[in-house]
Amino acid sequence: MSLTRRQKWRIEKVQSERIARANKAAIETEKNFRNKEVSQKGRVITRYGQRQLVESSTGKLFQCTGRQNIGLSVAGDEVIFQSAGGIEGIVTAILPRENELSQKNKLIATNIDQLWLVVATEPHYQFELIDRYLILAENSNLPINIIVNKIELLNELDQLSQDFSLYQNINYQVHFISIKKRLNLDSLKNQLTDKTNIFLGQSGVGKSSLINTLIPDLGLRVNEISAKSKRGKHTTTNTSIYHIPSGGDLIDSPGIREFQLDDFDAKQILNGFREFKELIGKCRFRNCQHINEPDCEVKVALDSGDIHPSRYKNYLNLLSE
Ligand SMILES: Nc1nc2c(ncn2[C@@H]2O[C@H](COP(=O)(O)OP(=O)(O)OP(=O)(O)O)[C@@H](O)[C@H]2O)c(=O)[nH]1
Ligand SMILES: [Mg+2]
Ligand SMILES: [Zn+2]
Repeated sequence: MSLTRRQKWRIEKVQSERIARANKAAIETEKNFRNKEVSQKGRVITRYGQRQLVESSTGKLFQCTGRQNIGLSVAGDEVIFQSAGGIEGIVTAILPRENELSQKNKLIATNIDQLWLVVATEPHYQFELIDRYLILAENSNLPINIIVNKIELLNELDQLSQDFSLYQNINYQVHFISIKKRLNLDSLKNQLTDKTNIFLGQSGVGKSSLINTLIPDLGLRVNEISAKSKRGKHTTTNTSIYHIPSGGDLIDSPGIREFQLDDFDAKQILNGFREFKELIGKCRFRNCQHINEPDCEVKVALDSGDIHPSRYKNYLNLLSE
């Protein structure tokens, strides 16, 4: 049976369409396959503006931009990225975070194991500033320790240990060190290994100096504090990760220039005072703010000396801001 011209034409058309479809599918798969090949997992080392430095699993560094709809990635983020030739790349996804450290709605770093609040004898530590940093820290749910640096500047350490016993009493570990005189650095070093550690604290306290001491040859920029005001000069401007050769990471961060009045809401403030937390729910009123309410367990603890007056004072000040 012979086909009419019209029938022939139809069959050919169907076949060629089928071939075209098959080809298209093959091209797509091929493209995906290639994309998969260049897609790799990496970790954000630092972010500057819209760009981020991503380290691949083999330790290669890529300068990346991010896909628009995925949000901003910050130091510590695990990401999927594609190399765009050379050292350029594009971040296509941010993997779920284990934890986040943020100030107000601005992320500082993610996927951290422990946080170290660094203070110093110069610029001289202030309890109110310490408590503000602690609110920020406590709201990340990370283990928190305190480092007091530049202790060699003091003739006697009695006042210092008395001041910080307040924090030791509420179970913060306090390390008294001098980077300059290399005092008490070994026990600190031991606690940093194999973990991702972030150093947080006011400008000039010695966060970058400490990282330089722990990672030889790193040579981070440090700066003298102002002779007149005794304040730091905001030398570090980007939160960045550095690898300890023997294992573990250190994250340097810039000192927060200024805490804003509306940085924390009442819930976050309360959450920042760990010794208050265990009393919550024991006050007469469920919504007790622990200010002037009757039968307030926080006030009872304050009167009996279980809560330090300095902490309570800072709590009230922060609440009323
Ligand atoms: N006397 C003394 N000075 C120290 C000590 N540790 C660090 N410094 C000095 O403190 C100054 C500030 O140190 P940095 O490491 O730049 O401080 P930072 O915390 O990184 O400051 P920002 O990057 O501005 O947030 C530098 O001049 C350091 O040399 C110490 O143990 N004793
Ligand atoms: Mg610094
Ligand atoms: Zn109360």
